[in-house]
Amino acid sequence: MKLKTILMATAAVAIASPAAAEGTLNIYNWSDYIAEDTIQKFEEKTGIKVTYDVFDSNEVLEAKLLAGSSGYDLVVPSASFMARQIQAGVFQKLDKSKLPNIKNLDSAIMGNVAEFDPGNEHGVVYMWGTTGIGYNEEKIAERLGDSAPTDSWALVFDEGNAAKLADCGISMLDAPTEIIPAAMNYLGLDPKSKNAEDFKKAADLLAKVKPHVRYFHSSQYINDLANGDVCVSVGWSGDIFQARDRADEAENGNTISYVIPKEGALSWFDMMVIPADAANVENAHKFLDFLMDAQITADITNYVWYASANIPALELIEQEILDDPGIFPPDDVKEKLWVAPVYEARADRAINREWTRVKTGQ
Ligand code: N2P
Repeated sequence: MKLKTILMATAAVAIASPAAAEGTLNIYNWSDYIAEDTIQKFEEKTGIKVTYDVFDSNEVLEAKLLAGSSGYDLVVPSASFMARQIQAGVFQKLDKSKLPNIKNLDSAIMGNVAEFDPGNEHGVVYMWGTTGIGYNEEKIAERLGDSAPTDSWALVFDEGNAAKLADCGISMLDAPTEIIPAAMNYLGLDPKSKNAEDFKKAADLLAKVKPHVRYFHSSQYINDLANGDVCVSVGWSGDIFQARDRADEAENGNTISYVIPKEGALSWFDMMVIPADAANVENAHKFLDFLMDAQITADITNYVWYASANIPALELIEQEILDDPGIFPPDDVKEKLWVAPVYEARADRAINREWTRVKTGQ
């Protein structure tokens, strides 16, 4: 190095704050999806300063990625969305030599997601879960009696039931590729179909239920379910368990349960990936490897109630979580789960068009 370069480098270090000595890392993850102390532990261990932003929708994340220059070094799309984003060239390949902990990941699950990322070249599984129904036991029983179909999509997709639950509040995710296929499944159609006619049939059903739905939103329901402001939410497994936790802690008399409906449900895998234009690639790998540490990922599962794909972590996850069929479903339930297909541009437009029709009531 020439003397002038050395002097300039020294000057740059001198003006940087001590915390920034190891640089920065910009993460964009789902809300309510990490333990309270994960980021702090990583910063203390590495000296890297993390900026952590959150979203609650694959569509929002995708819009940022496709616009380019997101400024993020790590993002977390669901596998089916990741697949078409890989096609669009928005991610870079991982340098697995920098990820020794990748050996901890369940090879069966990584094999499943290889369908979306051949060779697992771009992403590693962060957490996985299902899209089912969370409900307030007392409020449902008051309105539908003891024989309420709490094990079925009929609880929310049957117009009569929905009408009776409207006053205590129904919410659904604002996620077209999760709600429309769930309605298709309830109608006896293949939930993985990409046929516009099938989307339309599901949307027609949802349009009938819509007047009884208080809102479509993908994160507000955690607190609302916990506080009794809604009584049934079509939502994500771990979020509903977090609602149950919050209600228990508040001792507010709301008993929240999560069910994977007997007709079946979507299971999804959320993937950690590095945008092609990330500025802090080295630090992104450090964070990925940190997350694949058994204790770190077990701490996250113990906090957010989503299933980890990390084999040694299973020893460190609370027994109550391991035993819960809503989080680690037994084989007979697993058989009824489907994984989202990749919606190419045409199918994506069709499903979004139907979703807009549902939401605007047309
Ligand atoms: C956490 C959301 C879970 C991720 N709030 C859904 N893919």
